[in-house]
Amino acid sequence: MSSTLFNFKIIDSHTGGEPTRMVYDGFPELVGDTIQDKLQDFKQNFDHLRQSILLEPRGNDVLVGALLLPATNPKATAGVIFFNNAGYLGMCGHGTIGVIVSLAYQQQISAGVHWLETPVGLVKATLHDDGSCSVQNVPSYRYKKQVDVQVPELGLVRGDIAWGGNWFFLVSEHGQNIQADNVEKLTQVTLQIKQALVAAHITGENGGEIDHIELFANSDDTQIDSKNFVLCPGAAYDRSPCGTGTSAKLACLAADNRLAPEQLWRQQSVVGSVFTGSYQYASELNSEHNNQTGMAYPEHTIIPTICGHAYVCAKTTLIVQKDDPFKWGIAS
Ligand code: PYC
Repeated sequence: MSSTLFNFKIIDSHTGGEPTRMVYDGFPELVGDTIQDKLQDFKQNFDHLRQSILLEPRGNDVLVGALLLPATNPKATAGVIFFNNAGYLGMCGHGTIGVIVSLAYQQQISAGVHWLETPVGLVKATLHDDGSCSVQNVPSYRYKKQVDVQVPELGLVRGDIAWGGNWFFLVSEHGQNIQADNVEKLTQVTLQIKQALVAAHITGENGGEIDHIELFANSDDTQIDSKNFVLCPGAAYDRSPCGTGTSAKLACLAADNRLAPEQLWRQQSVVGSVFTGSYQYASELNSEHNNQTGMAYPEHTIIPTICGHAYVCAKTTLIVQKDDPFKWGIAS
């Protein structure tokens, strides 16, 4: 019988349909004084474990992984590194809600405020008595307004570039139907936009790769402000309205004076799940948030808060056996 190399203890949850796999035991200790150092160690020495945990046959392309770590910042309950089928995410809004609900399921935390440390900064999560969770995200801002990109298959596409913990290209005029029965076409179109951005060397600030493409439309539901489709790195689409994507959207709305501080924004996903969002200006909240990225944020920088529900789906152990030819996943 083949010997066992790893036993990863995991909790799977979904937030508005988008899955999170929280790994809370069995991962080798990552070295480093900061969470950014630990992320480097993960990338350089344990990327095969990312693939083992998330790719088939143990996972799938839609899963987002959340490796739970001891916090290096005394303010935080835990550190978390988010990863997916293609690599690593700066922050993940649906994933943060999934982690908080999973920690509560394990009775590690109860309702109240919990800070989590991520590679792009501290986030403040509040687990409410009704089971919903609000995430006060990292500072978010629009970097460039209405940038033109020539997409060979589509023609001229225009979008805002904004940071919400990841880099986004946000497009409102696209002529596509944002409907669950149209996700194949939406995936194709957003992949074409992403490839065109790369070809045109259009990036976020400091050359940051724009790895999320977000299309918007009106919802049929009059209670909803906007519906979106979000392409994630790795070509899967977000089943949730995307916490970092909604943060980027709020930053653009704030910059255009289309949404006032504290005003509620209801963002619906392509599968119909909803996050409620609002913001405060970062200048009013600076002391609470640690800017660990060293970035100088522009004037209209906001601190977004996103609220949603997550549900636990499974608690299990992933086993990696030495002789398994697919122990490091099936690379696509
Ligand atoms: O909720 O921020 C998010 C997210 C990013 C990628 C998938 N979900």
